[in-house]
Amino acid sequence: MVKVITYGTYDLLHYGHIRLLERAKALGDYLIVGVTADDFDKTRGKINVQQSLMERVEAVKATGIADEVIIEEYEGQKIDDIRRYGVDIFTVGSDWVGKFDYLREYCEVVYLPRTEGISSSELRQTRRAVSLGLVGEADFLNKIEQESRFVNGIHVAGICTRSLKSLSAEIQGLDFITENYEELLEQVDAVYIRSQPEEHYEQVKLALERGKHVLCEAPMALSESQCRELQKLAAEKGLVLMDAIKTAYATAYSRMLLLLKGGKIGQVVSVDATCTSLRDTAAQEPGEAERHWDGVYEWGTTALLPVLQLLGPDYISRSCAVRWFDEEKRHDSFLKADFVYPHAVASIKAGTGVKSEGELVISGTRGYVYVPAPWWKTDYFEIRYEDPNQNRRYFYQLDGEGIRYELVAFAKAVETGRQSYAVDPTCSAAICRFMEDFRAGRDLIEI
Ligand code: C2G
Repeated sequence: MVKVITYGTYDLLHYGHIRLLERAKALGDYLIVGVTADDFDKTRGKINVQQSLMERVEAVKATGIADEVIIEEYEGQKIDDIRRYGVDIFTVGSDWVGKFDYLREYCEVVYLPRTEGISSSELRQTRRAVSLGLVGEADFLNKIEQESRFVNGIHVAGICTRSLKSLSAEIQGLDFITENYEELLEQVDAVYIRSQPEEHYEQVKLALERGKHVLCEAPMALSESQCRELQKLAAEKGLVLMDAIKTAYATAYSRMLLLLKGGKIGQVVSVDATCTSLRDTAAQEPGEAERHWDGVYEWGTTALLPVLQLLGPDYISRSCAVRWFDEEKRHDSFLKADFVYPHAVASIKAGTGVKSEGELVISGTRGYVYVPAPWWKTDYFEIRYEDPNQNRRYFYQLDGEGIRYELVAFAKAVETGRQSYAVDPTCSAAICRFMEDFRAGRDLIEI
């Protein structure tokens, strides 16, 4: 029996794929089709895949051409598969000519002519892209614009800003540039907001009232009730309202959460998260400090993420020590907050005026998770036990600091009308509550 194997992403399965599969099958007696897993695909820069792995596997199965469907999960797997399944022929479309010659050591390699005039990329492009307006002043908008280029389904159409000069040439070249937020809202389907946190609530609210989807850097509001109000408004209007916290979209970070929910370290008893970055205040232009976010917003939000996602919003007590940056006590340079839950504790350290090791440690009754600095750009973590032989290390490629995946999740949520729950509404509201308590000086100790 001649065994043939072929691989592909098979997104939005089309005539070109089917013809390839038919010819692959005709090369032998038994056809194995390897469907590329989402994460493996991300490492090849194919972030535009529209369908989930299961949908793609089902589509390939439904053709009835494959005798066996397998999943391609890691680089180098092809050699393993060829040996494991005793494959005689490896085949793939002619767009890959030469790329798989190295497999000739293990089996015959056949490149089949690609079907002209049809491709998944074209099919994806025919779906209307979400036109996104950027809102705010921060240099961070440059990154959003850059990362949006990797995401099919999002098109940055314009910007509303008060300081265009500090932004990239690409942003300055956008079709629509305005200082008037209402004007921007008329031009787009959705907005990405990173203005001053004090402005977020009003801006999110207006966008929702105008029927626009919103991706907003957390905190989206500075009180829990305002956050709830925005969530309610979005739900009533059937709009997507998502927190932009890029760490939440990093594959390694979300896998870590899943492992912990599955009890990998037993019961979680303590979460300790530190996020700091020293800001060169001397180099700032007068008035520029206003444009930077305070540490509590910039880093507090990210540090809170694992605490709230693992232990929930219902802590019994919270105390917070703060070191102010200015005499007026308007800006913080460092804070440490401690939380007590019925069966656990947590602490966060955040700041832009104090430097520390940016690590995340999650302690449990059976072991602990260690995420080395900078943990908020999670691509690697370890699960450690009393017996070091049991230790496990996990690595998942992180491209674009997570922003890319965040934009993909947003585009998908808009397209399907289903909210993404990387940061769920409860967590979002708890972040806003923390900001509210901090600003009100509740249980706040100055150091
Ligand atoms: N194909 C084709 N004609 C087209 C489009 C695709 O013959 N018009 C072939 C491709 O050459 C490939 C298969 O259909 O053999 C699956 O295509 P994709 O889903 O685009 O997969 P690709 O990303 O090319 O994956 O490591 C090899 C990859 O897994 C191949």
